[in-house]
Amino acid sequence: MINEELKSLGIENHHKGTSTGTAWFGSGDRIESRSPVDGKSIGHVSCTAMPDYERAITTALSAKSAWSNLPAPNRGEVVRQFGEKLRLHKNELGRLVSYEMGKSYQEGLGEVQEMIDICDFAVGLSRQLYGFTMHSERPAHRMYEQYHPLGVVGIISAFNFPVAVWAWNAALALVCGNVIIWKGSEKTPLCSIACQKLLTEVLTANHLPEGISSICTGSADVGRWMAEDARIDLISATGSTRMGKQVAATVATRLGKSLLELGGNNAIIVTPHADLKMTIMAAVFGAVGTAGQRCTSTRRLIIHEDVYEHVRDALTSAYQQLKIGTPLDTENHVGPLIDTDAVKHYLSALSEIKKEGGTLLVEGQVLQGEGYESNCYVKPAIAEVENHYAIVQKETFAPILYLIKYRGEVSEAIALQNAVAQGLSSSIMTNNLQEAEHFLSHRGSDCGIANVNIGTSGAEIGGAFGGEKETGGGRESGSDAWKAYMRRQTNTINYSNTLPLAQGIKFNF
Ligand code: UN1
Repeated sequence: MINEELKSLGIENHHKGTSTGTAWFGSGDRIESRSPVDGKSIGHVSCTAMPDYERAITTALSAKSAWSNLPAPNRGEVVRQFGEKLRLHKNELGRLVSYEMGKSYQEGLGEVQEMIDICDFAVGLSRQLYGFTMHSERPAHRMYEQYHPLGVVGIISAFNFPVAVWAWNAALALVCGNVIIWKGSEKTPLCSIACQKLLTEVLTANHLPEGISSICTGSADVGRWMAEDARIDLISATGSTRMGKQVAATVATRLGKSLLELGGNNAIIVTPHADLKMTIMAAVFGAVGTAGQRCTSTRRLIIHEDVYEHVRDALTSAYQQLKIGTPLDTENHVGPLIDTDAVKHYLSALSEIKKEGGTLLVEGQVLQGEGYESNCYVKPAIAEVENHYAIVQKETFAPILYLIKYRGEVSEAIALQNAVAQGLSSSIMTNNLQEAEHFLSHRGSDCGIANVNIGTSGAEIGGAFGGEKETGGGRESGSDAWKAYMRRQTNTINYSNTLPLAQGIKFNF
C-alpha cells in the first residue's frame, strides 16, 4: 500500500537504521515497522549498535568545523533548499507519516507543512541571530554579546510527531551552525530514514561533508548513550516525563545542556460566557484528533455548573457521530493508536477511572472486525471525574476526555487547571474580557501555552513551543527558541590607551 511512496522517497531498500548522510549502516537488532493502520509490515530496520553510534558521532565531530565555518546565511540557504525539497515530496512523506504512525493523511500533510514552515522561519533567522549591545560604564569601551554555534546537537523525538518535531530542532540547530544527530522513535523508523534521505540529498548537492546530519535507530539505550555523551553539547528531547527525567538527570551529571519538551495534561476551561458551539468543536478536535496522542491533546474540560449539562450532552452526542477507521480515508475522524501496548494503557486507564469512582458517559472499547485488523483502533471515551483522581493527574496518551465541574468564579477553574504536575497547554473559552485577562495574567494559567477561544492543540511554529513544571521548561520552534542552540558570549572592547577597572576600582602599582 505504501510501496509507491517509499519508492518515490528513494527508501524502498533502506534497511539500515544508522546514517551519517550517504553512508548507511547498522549492526544492531532488526526491528520491524508495522503500520497501526492495517497491521501490515512496512519494513525491517537494523538498530544502531554501540560501534555504529561511535562511527556516527565521530563523523559528526569531523563535520563540525566545515559546517560552523559556513556563514549563517549560507547555512540558511541550505535549509531553504531543504524546505523546497519537502514541498516537492509533501504528499509521499505525509502519506508515510499517516501510514507508519496512524494519524490522518490531512494531519500527516500538516506535519510536513510544519517542517516547511520551520525551514522558512529558519532561513529568515539565519540573517538575524541577534545579540544585544549595551553601554559600558567605562569610557571608550564597547560591550556587546554574540551567539556562537554549540557544536553537536542531539535530538530525541517521539512517535506522535515523527517528522515535524525533528524538523523544528534540525532547522534551527542547523542555521545556528550545529551538526545534528537524531534518534527518532523506534516505532516510526521509516519516517526518520525518509527525512534523513531528503536532507542528505540537499547537503550532497551543496558539496557538504558527511556527518552534518546523522540518524540512529533504537530504543532507550541509544538515547542513554547520547545523554551520557559529553561530545554532544545539547540534548533536545521530546517524549514522556518519565523519559525526560532520566535524560535530564544523566545530562546534568555531566553539566551538559538539555532542552525538554515532555508530557502535558491540558485543559480547556468553559465558562458561562463561552461560545458553546465553538467549545464543542475545540474540545472534540483536541481530545480525539491524532487519537489523543498529541502532547497538546485536550485531556480535561473544566466546565462551569451553569453550562455543564449542555456541554456534557452536546459532547456525548458529538461522540456518537465520530467515524473511526483508517486515517487514509478523509471521511474518518479517528484513526488507530500507535500499537497494542498503547491500547493496553488505554484500557487500564478506563478501569482506573471506574475504580476511583468516575463515571463513563461514553464507554471505551477496542474495535474488532473488518478494517480494524491491527487491533489498534479504540473508541474515544468521555468520563465524569474529579481532578484529584490519580488517573486524571496522569497523562494517558489516548482519546479519553475528563469532564470536571466547577462552581463560582473563574479563579476556581484556574486553580483546578493548575492542580496537576504538568504545564504544557491550556485554553479558556469565554467572551468575557475579565475572565480572559485573568486567565492570561500571572494569577492565571501556569502553562507554557495559554489560549483564548481556541483549543489546546495545533500550535503554530511561530511561537515558542513548550511548557512548565513536569513538561520540562524547554522551548522549541519559534520566537527566540533558537537561543538554546547557541552559546552566548559577552564581549567588552577597550579602544582607549588606559585600563580603567569596572566598579571604579583602583589598582596602582
Ligand atoms: C507534540 O505533540 O509533541 O500543538 C507536538 C500541536 C503541534 C505540536 C505538538 N503543532 O498540536
